[in-house]
Amino acid sequence: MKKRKAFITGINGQDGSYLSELLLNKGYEVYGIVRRNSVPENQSNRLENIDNKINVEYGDVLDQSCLSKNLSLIKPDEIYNLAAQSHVRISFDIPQFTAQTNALGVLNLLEAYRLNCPNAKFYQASSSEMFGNSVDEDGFQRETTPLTPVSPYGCAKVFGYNITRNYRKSYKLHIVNGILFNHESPRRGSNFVTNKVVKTAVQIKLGMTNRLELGNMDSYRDWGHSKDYVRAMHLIINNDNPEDYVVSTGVTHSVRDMTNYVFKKLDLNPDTFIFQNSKYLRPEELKYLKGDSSRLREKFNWEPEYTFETLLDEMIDFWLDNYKK
Ligand code: G4F
Repeated sequence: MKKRKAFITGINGQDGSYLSELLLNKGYEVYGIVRRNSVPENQSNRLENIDNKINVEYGDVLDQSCLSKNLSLIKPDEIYNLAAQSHVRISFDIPQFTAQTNALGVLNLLEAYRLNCPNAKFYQASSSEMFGNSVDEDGFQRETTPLTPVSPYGCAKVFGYNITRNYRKSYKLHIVNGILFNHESPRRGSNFVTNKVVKTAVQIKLGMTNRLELGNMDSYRDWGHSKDYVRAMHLIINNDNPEDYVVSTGVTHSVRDMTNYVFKKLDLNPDTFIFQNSKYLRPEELKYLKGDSSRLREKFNWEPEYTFETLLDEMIDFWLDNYKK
């Protein structure tokens, strides 16, 4: 039987790497693009295990010619748009770049798709950051919750969400959005709060530093594991009806709770080591996220395998092993 082909933008990110592994295990041919960086070292770290099994080229969602070339040559069955400037605080420093990549980049890829392989299925990485501070009366965000973004990142993601829905309807294309709440793993960039806390706490434990500087510790997030969430992506894109789904655990914790859990696990007193640094605060903060993923669970029987605790435990073990090596 002919192998199905998947094309992934942002293939070397946390989600891109786990998704590639999942698709290879399912027998797909996997293709992807990575942005050229002046320091090539570490760019493909997350793909090390599968380096010789996937097809990766330099490319950028801002380069229409590269997108058209790739899609016309590969003719993928599934397209996953995971490329983004994904850091919310940094989106305040580089708002225009963020808007170009996270908003116009989606449109560029949609056009390349519509013109070169319109029979493919298209997944857009939408985000709970789009909700901003909207919360339904029962304390959850879900597919019907109003989108009131509070960051350049969130505003750009709302454009990506709306334009994919517009293309789905206008051109009758198989396009879906996964509205993913925060998802982490040992492969998370270490400037996102979970991996920053875990990595620094392990360094403190091993006597390598004695200070962890954070921003706002009173916001709440619904944290899941990236591996569980890429499973959801594959289910959502392969639904017969192209629809949008929230992906979340339904459990929320504050940054302070998360930090306390990690420090307690390592037998450290957080009050001794944690300091606030205003450079990590955001001009406007998204205060509270808790996602209702009932539609996804009911439709596909999806359940996360990781809990908040097992996710953090895995990350702690990863950094302990890493430094012991
Ligand atoms: O880990 P974070 O940077 O994630 P954030 O901003 O929620 O965004 C992530 O999740 C979104 C889904 O909702 C994605 F769309 C997005 O791409 C990204 O993956 O920050 C989490 C919370 C925030 O409230 C932040 O203010 O942690 C707080 N925080 C406190 N101190 C910090 C820090 N965040 C970071 N990155 N660094 C700190 O020192």
